[in-house]
Amino acid sequence: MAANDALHITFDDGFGSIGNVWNVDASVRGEVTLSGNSAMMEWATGRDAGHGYGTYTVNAKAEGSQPGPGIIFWPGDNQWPGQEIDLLEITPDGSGRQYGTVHWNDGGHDAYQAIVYDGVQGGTFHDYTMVWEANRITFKVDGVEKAVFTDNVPADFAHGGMNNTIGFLNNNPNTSLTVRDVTFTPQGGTAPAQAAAPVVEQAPHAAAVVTAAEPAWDDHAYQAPEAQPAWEGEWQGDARFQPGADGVIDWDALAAKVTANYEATGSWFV
Ligand SMILES: [Ca+2]
Repeated sequence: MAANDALHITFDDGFGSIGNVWNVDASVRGEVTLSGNSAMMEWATGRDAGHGYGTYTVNAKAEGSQPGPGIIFWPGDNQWPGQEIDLLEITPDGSGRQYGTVHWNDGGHDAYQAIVYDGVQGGTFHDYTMVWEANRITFKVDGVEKAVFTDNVPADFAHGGMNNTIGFLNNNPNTSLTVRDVTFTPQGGTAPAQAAAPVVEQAPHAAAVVTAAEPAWDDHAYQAPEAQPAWEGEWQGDARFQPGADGVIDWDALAAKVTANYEATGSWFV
């Protein structure tokens, strides 16, 4: 499709533009569920891949109180550290709190700002929305503003930067992510057919700002800023999302590797 077109994926009939699908349960019409080790993403083939400024809304349910589920906007050029934006993750402190993150490449190292969403409970469907515009990224849950980023906000491809692709993952046997609907409306564009009803703007809630230097949760398991969170190794620009020489991604081999690492170290990574 042309860059930055509107889209609406209902999962009534396939995965739409989400062409890279691994281990996803689509047995229920109208929704897909990621559990254990599973992932699905639009192909990150270059800086103009995916989408740019606009409004992204995902209707999804995260189950569990451990890191594992993720709603992720992956760098269009598939390079990491880089322009990764995360609309939903679960904190590693066992509280089940959800948060959003903006990552950037800081001289070859991953840097990020994370903001915990106040008052959002898992185990139920929510509308997760990202509004990406010049110098500002806003995250909302069920129409309520939960996090605003104004530093290190990337420009999209049309404005000299890079787009991001829409992705989802789960990499924990104790969590899952069910997705029922994905919409994208480009900035200044027209909503796709059957788009969700507009949300009502409400006053922002106080949100705990977590910088790389001072995570709000006190959990030794959460790695230092210089090190990537364990599961994000799964999304590095390595073989995982790039076909091998034979053009086939060996998901089973990768899953076996991840599981072996978990059994050896207690962490999910490749
Ligand atoms: Ca649906």
